[in-house]
Amino acid sequence: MKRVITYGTFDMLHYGHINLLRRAKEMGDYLIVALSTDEFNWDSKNKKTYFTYEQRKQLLEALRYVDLVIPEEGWGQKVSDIKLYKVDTFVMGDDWKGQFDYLEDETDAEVVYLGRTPEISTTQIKKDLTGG
Ligand code: C2G
Repeated sequence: MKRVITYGTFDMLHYGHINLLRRAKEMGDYLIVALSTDEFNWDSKNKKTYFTYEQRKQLLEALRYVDLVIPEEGWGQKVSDIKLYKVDTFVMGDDWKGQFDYLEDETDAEVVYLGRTPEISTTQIKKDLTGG
């Protein structure tokens, strides 16, 4: 069984997220999503999410592509996650290109960056809705 992992906030789940998750799942048989906790978002990513961790987790768990959702509580947990869950492939959108190459040195996992869906983002949605 080929195991894939990806990380993110996934706030206000939209088709850009779905495009990423679908392609990530296509790379294996089992997809783990490490979902940023509210504390991690606020303390380390300066993100105030619209949906809480539990609400974002519920949305992800409803997707056919997602097999397991675990909390992302810090930047430094990726190596231990990959080892603990025996991950074969680490996937992120290419806005992160190069940021996680170190994982190939520190683990047996392959690192893959997939093209972002350019025109959509949670920030853009909020702007469009508020006329901001
Ligand atoms: N994404 C995408 N296309 C978009 C928006 C997002 O492909 N239009 C991808 C991002 O590249 C990322 C994933 O969807 O791989 C989740 O995006 P975010 O929720 O914005 O995650 P981020 O804040 O980048 O957190 O430790 C890594 C971080 O937790 C990543």
